[in-house]
Amino acid sequence: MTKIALIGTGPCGLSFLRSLHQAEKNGDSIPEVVAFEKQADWGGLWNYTWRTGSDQFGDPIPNSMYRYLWSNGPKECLEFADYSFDEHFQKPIPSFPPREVLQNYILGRAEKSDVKKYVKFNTTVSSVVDNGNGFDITYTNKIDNSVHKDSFDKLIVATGHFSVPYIPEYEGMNSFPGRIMHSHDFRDAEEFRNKNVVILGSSYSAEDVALQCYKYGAKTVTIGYRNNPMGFNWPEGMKEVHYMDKIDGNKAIFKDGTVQEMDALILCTGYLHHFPFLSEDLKLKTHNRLYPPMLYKGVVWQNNHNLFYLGMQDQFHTFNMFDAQAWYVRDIIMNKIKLPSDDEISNDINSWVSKEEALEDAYQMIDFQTDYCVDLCSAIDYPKIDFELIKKHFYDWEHDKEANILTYRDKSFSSPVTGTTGPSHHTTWLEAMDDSMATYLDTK
Ligand code: FAD
Ligand code: NA7
Repeated sequence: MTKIALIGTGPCGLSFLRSLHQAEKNGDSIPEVVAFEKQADWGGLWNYTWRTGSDQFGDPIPNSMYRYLWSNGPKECLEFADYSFDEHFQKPIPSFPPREVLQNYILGRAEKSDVKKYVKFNTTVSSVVDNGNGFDITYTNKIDNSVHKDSFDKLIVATGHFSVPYIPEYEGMNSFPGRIMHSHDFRDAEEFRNKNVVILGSSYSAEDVALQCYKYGAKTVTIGYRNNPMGFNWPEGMKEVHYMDKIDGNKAIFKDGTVQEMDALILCTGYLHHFPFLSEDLKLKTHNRLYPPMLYKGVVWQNNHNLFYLGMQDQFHTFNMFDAQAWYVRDIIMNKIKLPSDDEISNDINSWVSKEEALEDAYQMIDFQTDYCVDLCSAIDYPKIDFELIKKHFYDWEHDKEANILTYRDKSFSSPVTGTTGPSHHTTWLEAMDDSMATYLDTK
């Protein structure tokens, strides 16, 4: 029987386990799978921890989510086609839930799939080599520090790519008297109350960490972009300026001449695709982009068709795209999808990559990733989901953000699975300080 190693049980790994569960439910005999998870539980980044740096075993902390994180896109855009929010919560809930609520949803489906039995928790994969016929894998049980080896026919890498921070160096950092951190280690903005905060970056982390600092009472928030500003209508106390040149004492000096006193510098400078456990020939090398090269249909390693990656793209679409990828990989492994010739694979990858390189704005990027999801879904039996509606929701969401970055999370969207429209939340995002699941779900 085919033996699969799955590394990581964040949303992508859970999608793959779900895909096997669904195949088994449909009467297929499924391959053997062993899932390795270095955390004590599944859920990936959605598991909040106060910890930064390393865990109690000395392993780097993968988690990058912060305490008061709320969904940065409408939940309707990421809804599982086979497990709606209505089914999980037994009532309609608003469109931008806090982290704990989304985590509960992801784990709810996983719990119902009876797949925990496949997972080795507290287990880090430290080495993978191609043995010509499959893969030799070395892994460590973190609890008793025992090292094990095993061989597998297929390998699925679902280790995420928002865990290892990219940390640039700027002149003056060593003598800066305040706090310097990367968004990976950001947990809570309370410590920046009444402080002057400088944030570098112009993507999702910069936007949301800046908003967290504003919401929790920072004195000023100055965002330094490198190439393009986010360009939102920032409220009083927030501004966006061009690129930090250097630090002089406690002052940030920007290329456009701005000089800003700062107490803290938060580097929202992104993450590295980092696979220290893979041998060089198996390693995906890419920056954060919508179509990393070398991956057929975004998932099959071009040079070795027994190796698959899940979720390695930059992401508008998330959970239902991860599902589509997982179903697709499952069907290749179970011989339901036949791979074309090497030439066709190469042409297909090149065609997606060149389309991606021609994209000019966020709307075109949304179209591109939606087309990608539709393409995958055309080959699998993932339940039908209305990607046209999801695309429209993403457009509206972009417009809402452009109109008012402080209120976009107060809007409601309709479900592409059940049609239900999310009710308005009882408290606006800006005023909601208690983001516990109990308070969030306490709707009439
Ligand atoms: P992860 O969630 O990172 O899971 C990877 C798993 O692999 C982890 O459990 C890790 O412990 C395990 N692992 C890694 N290496 C090893 C190893 N060597 N051995 C064993 N196990 C290993 N998406 C949204 O849809 N909405 C949001 O609001 C949103 N907010 C985000 C906010 C932040 C700050 C970040 C960083 C991301 C956010 N995302 C959001 C995107 C997020 O990437 C996805 O939602 C999702 O978590 C990706 O799932 P994944 O399984 O690919 O990776
Ligand atoms: P992203 O989306 O990969 O963005 C990284 C940002 O970091 C991007 O704006 C880069 O600027 C910026 N960057 C990189 N290096 C520098 C330097 N040296 N100086 C200034 N700015 C720099 O990562 P995020 O953390 O924002 O988002 C990751 C996920 O978290 C995302 O999926 C969300 O759901 C939450 P550039 O645009 O290239 O000029």
